[in-house]
Amino acid sequence: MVAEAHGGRLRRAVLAAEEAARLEREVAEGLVPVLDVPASVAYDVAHLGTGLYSPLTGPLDEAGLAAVLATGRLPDGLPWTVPILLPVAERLAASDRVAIAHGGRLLARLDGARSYTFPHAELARGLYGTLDPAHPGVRRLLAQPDTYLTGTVAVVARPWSDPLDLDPSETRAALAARGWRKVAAFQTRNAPHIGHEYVQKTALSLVDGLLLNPVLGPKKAGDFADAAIVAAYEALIRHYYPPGTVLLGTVRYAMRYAGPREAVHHAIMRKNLGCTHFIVGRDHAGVGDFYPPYAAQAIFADYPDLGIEPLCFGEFYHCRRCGTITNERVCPHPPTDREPFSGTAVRRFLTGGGGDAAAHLRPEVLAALGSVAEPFVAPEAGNEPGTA
Ligand code: ADX
Repeated sequence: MVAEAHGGRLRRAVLAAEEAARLEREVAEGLVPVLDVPASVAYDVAHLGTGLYSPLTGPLDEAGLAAVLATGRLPDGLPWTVPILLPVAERLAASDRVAIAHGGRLLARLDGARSYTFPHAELARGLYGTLDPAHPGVRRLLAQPDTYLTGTVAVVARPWSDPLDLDPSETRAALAARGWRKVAAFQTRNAPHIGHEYVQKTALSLVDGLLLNPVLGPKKAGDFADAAIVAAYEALIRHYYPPGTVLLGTVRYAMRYAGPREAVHHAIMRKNLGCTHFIVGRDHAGVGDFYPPYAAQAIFADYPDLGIEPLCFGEFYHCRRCGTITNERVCPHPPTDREPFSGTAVRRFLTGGGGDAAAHLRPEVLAALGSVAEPFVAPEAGNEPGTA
């Protein structure tokens, strides 16, 4: 039995082949305007159609956006913390139907389309709790228009093809086929260090199976590149997990780095994938010092009605006194005895800056990262403006 979707029912809206063909024709004949969107927006649009964002039927309207920012809930009271928006360069002249494309490829149809504007400052304060442009989410927001389209989305197809990328229906089917009743999802934007592995395995000892669910897509410069994350996880699972305990599925998603609000959003996405539990460790979805390290755990107290259970963990590290890998909840020794696991140390090592990556990573994971041509997102590489 996989978990019920958020709001009770998986919202899936995929155009049938003939409807998609008709939309193509209408676009070719200039009857329907086309909006070509960047990858981060394309992913959100696709998720509105596949049900990852159930029960949303389209990008939020102004009332929905205002409610989410003010209360962390949709107007009907359902928990929702990260607004799903469709930014556009200018307000739309009344046009009921809009085609959405990405990279010239048709992605979705938006019916009942309507535009509105919403102040950047109000959005940044509500979502990120800051207007500081040093925050990558704020920076991206400021680089995009403050006009948004709303309406009802139906998708033509996902704008990417990747056998590891399972949509909610596929993930639910895969979980059901394994017969797991309790499934913990692990969100990550990184290649796994030993701290990540310990968090995952501590959770796995409480449930039937683990969904390892790295996010791929636009990231900050210096973050692990998609190919590196996938190669690293495949190596970790092959060498360090008992067979039949883990499902690896990727999800295209632009990190917001919104800390606590994004942790709840991540949990809702995984509920829609069919998971019953969601892992939250230290500084989940955080960036720099913008959020207290455990704010992303505390926020779940506001959502007893979330419908997916958070599994919260302290930081895992190696303790010299304990002589083992342990965590803040069970180890009494001071920070001076601790050797934290660090993606930054791995990055330094792999970019020739020295140090000892072996203390942070499994050797097979290190080898997998070494086999990838470009393991990190370069400042100028394929990223969207404002995400670097
Ligand atoms: S995140 O932006 O996706 O949260 P990351 O991939 O680093 O970043 O973390 C994935 C999950 O692992 C998060 O829940 C995070 O809190 C947790 N985590 C990362 N490192 C540790 C650690 N050393 N100890 C405990 N939890 C950790």
